[in-house]
Amino acid sequence: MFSSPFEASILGKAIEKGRIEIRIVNIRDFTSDKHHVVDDTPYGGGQGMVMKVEPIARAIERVKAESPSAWTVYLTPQGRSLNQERARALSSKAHLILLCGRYEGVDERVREMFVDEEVSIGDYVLTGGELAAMVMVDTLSRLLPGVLGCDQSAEEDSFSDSLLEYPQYTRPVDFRGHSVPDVLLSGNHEAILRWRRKEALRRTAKRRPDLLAKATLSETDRKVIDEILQSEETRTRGDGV
Ligand code: 4FV
Repeated sequence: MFSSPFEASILGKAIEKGRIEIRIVNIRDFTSDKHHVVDDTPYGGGQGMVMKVEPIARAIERVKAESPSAWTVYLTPQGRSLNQERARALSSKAHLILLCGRYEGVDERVREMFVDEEVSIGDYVLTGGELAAMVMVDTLSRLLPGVLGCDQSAEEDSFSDSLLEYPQYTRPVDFRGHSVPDVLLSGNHEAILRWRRKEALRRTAKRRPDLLAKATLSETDRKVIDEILQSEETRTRGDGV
């Protein structure tokens, strides 16, 4: 599962350039029986299978023998929600062990004895933690210097100041009668910055008011938000809704 996502485009180049190193550890290689069994039925009965503690313990201990400070993250819906802030923090770790579960998940003793942090990529259930691990590798790697074409763009991301990003446009100026906002063609950088901040505030106020509560807002921002909410209100009242 990991081959293609890590060969393609930005991540592939980051690996080529040695900015990141990805090692896949097969838990089956740490089983001791001839059938390389990694799962078993749950004590207490119930559906599905549970991943056994021993193979996972040996696999993690093998990696930590070489790198004792490696930070072990278990991808699970029960984990802390991954967001840009947590991605930024984790991107500063020199060595991450990403444990990908399958079946109903891992034996609880894996968490108690080996896991430093549990992370969820969203409130839905995957067939395995692998895709979640890939999401983490992607969002952490693009924050590392030298991975994105221009490091600056990671700073201007959505969520960089916990606001959603402003609308983006590129050529052509007009597409089937839909044209690019004039301010973006004006060359007036102050005006462009003001427009972009206003549109980021508008989009965030409308789609993710929860983020506004976390954002660092200036006096001007608050005035802009009031204007936006008033105009929204007038508009909705106008529509008689
Ligand atoms: C998941 C998530 C996730 C749960 C059972 C793997 C699956 C299976 N991981 N964020 N959402 N994991 O659904 O991280 O073992």
